[in-house]
Amino acid sequence: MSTLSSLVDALASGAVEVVDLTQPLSDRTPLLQLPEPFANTPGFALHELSRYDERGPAWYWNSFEGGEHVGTHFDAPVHWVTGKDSEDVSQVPPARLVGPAVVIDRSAEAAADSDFLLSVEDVRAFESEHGPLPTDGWLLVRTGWDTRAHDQDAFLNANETGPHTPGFSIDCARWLAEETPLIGIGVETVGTDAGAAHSFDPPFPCHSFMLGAGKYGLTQLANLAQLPPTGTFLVAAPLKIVGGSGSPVRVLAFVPRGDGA
Ligand code: 23J
Ligand code: MN
Repeated sequence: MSTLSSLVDALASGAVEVVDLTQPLSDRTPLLQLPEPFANTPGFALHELSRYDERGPAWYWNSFEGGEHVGTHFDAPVHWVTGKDSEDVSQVPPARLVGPAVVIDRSAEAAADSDFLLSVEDVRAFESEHGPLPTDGWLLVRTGWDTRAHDQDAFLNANETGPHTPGFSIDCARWLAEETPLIGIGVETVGTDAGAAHSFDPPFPCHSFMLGAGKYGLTQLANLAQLPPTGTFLVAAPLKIVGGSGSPVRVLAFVPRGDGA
């Protein structure tokens, strides 16, 4: 049997399940908040064109507006100055929108410390237990932050010293970008960088190193708790916005369940 017909059978039997890693996108979706003097992104909004009424008796449709970096979204290399001559979101090759994914769970650590930073040692320890990071694949970090995604204040977790959300250490961001075969990282928080990363050197090291290396970011992921540490196949499908720096993205995970997959 061909590989793809095996997959079709596995999906039909439940041996492979599809898990939606995407948060709902609405006018209530939490937004990144940058300090003065920086510009901030508008949120997502729908505007009704007609709803089976005099404006369109048999059809319902909307226009929508919103920032590229709202909700579960994809960061393209050109988003950061370090990647300014690299791909925009429409130029990412389709083969790089699908690939294997591994999941590191640091939800206990992030619950104990909102400023938890994933280290190179954490990833090395994961590799010792589960094998090397996947070539042309994704590292997803589970922090439990998805449970806050319905509430902007809880999600950003800001006080007088700024936002406090988990992320990656500077060294880890550099190492993942420059020394590993990954094509991207995915997180549950509002951006790939930690809340405190505005004060790191360089500022926002995940953005700086990963996008500078031609790699990608996925943010505001949901349902990572449903994924095993290894064995997931991931599909990330951003809109093909010409010249876009990123896009809201539908992220789907193909996950083996039970035996036979
Ligand atoms: C612009 C400036 C800083 C950051 C970001 C955007 C993001 O997190 C993003 O969504 O790419 S930290
Ligand atoms: Mn972004």
